[in-house]
Amino acid sequence: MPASPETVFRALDSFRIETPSWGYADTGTRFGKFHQPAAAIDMDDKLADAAHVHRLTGCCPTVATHVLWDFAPGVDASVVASKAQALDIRIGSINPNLFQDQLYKLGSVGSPFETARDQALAHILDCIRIGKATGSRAVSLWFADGTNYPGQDSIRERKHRFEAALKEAHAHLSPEQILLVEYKPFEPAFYQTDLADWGMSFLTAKKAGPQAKVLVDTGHHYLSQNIEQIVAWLLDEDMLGGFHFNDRKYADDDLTLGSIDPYQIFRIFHEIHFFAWERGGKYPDIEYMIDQSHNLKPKIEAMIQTVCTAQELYAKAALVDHEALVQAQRKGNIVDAEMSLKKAFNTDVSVAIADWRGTKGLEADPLAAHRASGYAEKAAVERAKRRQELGIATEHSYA
Ligand code: PSV
Ligand code: MN
Ligand code: MN
Repeated sequence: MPASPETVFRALDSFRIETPSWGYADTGTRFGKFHQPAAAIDMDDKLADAAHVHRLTGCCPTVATHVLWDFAPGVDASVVASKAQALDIRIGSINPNLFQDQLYKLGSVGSPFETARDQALAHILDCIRIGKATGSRAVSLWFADGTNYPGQDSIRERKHRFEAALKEAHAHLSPEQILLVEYKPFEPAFYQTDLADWGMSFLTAKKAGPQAKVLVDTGHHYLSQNIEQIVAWLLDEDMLGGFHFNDRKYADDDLTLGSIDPYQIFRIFHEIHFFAWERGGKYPDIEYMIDQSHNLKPKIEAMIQTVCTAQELYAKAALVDHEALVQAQRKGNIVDAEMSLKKAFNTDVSVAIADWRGTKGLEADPLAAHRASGYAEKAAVERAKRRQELGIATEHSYA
């Protein structure tokens, strides 16, 4: 099936995806970090890298921030926002850090210790304030909270502590802000995670207030779980706030989107297009965000690869013939219904996407444009020098 350029253009015109500040810096697994000379050292570098990705792709105008890593204590958040603006991007979701402090050993807002709960709530309220100062919409909550052994704490008490904290946080939101509540089945808690699945996030968000919604991180599910069904239910309940996109083979691997199962991401996007089609083309307000930080791939290349994959799968999913799909569904014609999806998935949209980029004054191939720009090489030289001056570890040389 040839790609209908109009449909692809329309889909891409409205598609934005947020890149994460932590995806530009040296991060790693719990086993170690492999340093890259071009990795961002500070927030200025992260903003510069995010702006570079946006310049090449035209669809990443915001950058997600992780508060403890990105906003040094005492730094005026609005200054950071102005720096972003000067680079033609904006500060996107604000992510509190509720897992690194020693006080959070037994949890943050779910901890049995009041001092830990108070500190966690105060930090969330700080994040809401930073969100207001930076003009960002989403405060995105991910909790490492849980227990490691049966009997360690009361599961119901922990639930109540969560409900109280999120209700209090919600009361501090401005009318423009939203609170995203992310779930994850396990890790770092290995017996019970307080917000382990979409149902737990859903109920907690509902109790917090109308501006709280569920965040679906594609890597935070058990293997073979039907994520698009979760998406369809959340859409139907007006409770889908956003995504953290990544791919995985085993668990929370944070691999490049679509590297393992692109059809799954396509099916998720299909649910969204289908939902909007039924509503006369009105799309829900969803924050599309990337949650990946590559330890081995060059960071900016991995980010561009991810963004392009997201655009491709979003465009393909827009090509589903909804009329034909509904007709087939009504007749119980399973093969034709399924083929409506398959046909769209198998359509080559690369030319249409390259043409769309042309209409926006963008290079047809953002990855090639990045490589030709020399940006990473320049950053590597400058940042390696700065790292040396600052006494920060640098890449091991195999030479
Ligand atoms: C930890 O699992 C995690 O990957 C969550 O997905 C968060 O969204 C992310 O870190 C940033 O805090
Ligand atoms: Mn996430
Ligand atoms: Mn994760």
